[in-house]
Amino acid sequence: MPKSFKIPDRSDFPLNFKFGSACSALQIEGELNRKGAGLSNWEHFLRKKPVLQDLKMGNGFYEKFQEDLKIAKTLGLKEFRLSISWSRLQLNGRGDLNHEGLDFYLNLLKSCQDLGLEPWVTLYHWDHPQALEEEGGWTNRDMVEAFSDFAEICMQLFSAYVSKWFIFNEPAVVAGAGHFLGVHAPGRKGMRNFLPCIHHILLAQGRAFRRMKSIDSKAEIGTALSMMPVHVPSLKGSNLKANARVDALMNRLFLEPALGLDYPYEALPWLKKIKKYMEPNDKFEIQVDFDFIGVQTYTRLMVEHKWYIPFIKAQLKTAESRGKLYNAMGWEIYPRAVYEVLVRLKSYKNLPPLYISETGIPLKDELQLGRVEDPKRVKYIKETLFFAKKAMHQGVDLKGIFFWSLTDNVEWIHGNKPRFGLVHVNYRTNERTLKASAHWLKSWLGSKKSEFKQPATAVLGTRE
Ligand code: GCO
Repeated sequence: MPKSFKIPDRSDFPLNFKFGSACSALQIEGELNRKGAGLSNWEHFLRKKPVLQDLKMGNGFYEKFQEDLKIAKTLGLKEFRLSISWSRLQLNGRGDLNHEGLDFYLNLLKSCQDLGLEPWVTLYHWDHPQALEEEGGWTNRDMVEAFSDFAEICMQLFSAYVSKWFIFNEPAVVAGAGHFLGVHAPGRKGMRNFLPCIHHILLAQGRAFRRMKSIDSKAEIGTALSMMPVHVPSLKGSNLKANARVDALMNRLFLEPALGLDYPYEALPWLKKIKKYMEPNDKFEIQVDFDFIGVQTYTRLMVEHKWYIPFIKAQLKTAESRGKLYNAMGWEIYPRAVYEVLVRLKSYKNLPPLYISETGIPLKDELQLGRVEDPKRVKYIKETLFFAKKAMHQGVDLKGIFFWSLTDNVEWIHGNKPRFGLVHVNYRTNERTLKASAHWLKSWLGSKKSEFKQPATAVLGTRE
């Protein structure tokens, strides 16, 4: 951290700079396959794992969304990013709507409007109906049309309340964790699943974008991409090549084709096999003139060359093995990542405005005597604000920051143990308690001049 580190004031950001929170349907709503919803690929994937119980319970948002929206409002946040569960709205992914699901989302969006919170709706935050998965899901080109239909339906149903849309959330994770490693839903593995998944998601994104715009040309439509700085322990040639490969996989794979730059074949020659899934017009269809791009950054990656790792020939060096501070997910605590990613994006021509559509820190927060002290989160947020501002000084067109997340929620295969919320959730009662970070953010958002000091050094030296 630079010596001159000074937390910016709210007034150091433009008045119309957006501050909001982000969440996703599956991680908070719970009770997915009841209340009239269909089975989602994630419930199916987790059906034999104990963590399914956490997913089924969510965090009570389905019943308590009014309370959560009011909390967001009280904190001074004006933007509320949420996602629509496809299987709640359309049980099997096609055809008739589930009216209970429709009413839920309409009520949610109307409540946002009533409270003066702007909803930013993600159409695909990793879950889709299991019925579509059984047809091959993203490995099947038919999914492109099914998803574009869904996007069009959502636009028709909700455009009266929604003018900001994210089409996809972190497609690189869907492809990598869900279709190569098989550790996320749908649990598919290997190149024969990974490559068609990448291409079909990009195609679906392009098609959905055009169909949405044809309904509401004024809607602002973007997508949310996970991006992380990739570092190497030494500058020897083999490590630099490893760096280029991991960077292409993590940061370029979904961005560049959408910008019309083609797949990063030069860094990842095996990617050429993706051509098998391409039809003549696809290259153009996957190009999208986004209104904005969301960037999601939680940490940096430190990698080194390892010849025996298939395809990528690189291995991650954990924060723990490097003696660095890390959070409850084992990720290095590295808020500067935000700055590095944003500044690097400046090298792309004609990039639309950027948002940090997610950033946050998982901790093992505990409720004690009615309070939750989370000084590491306070510090993380302060530093994120510092680095976001620094990137803006360098000319990055950053328009807003969304904190992941308003409330503690279900962290996919990790269940509800890692807590990302500004607000603590008691999972037995679903009672909400503002953490110290929520109180801090509230005063910061409402302040004109910073009254805040850097946290005590004791906090800097502790480990999660
Ligand atoms: C993602 C997803 C979120 C996660 C969050 C923390 O980025 O992985 O958008 O659903 O919960 O990022 O891992």
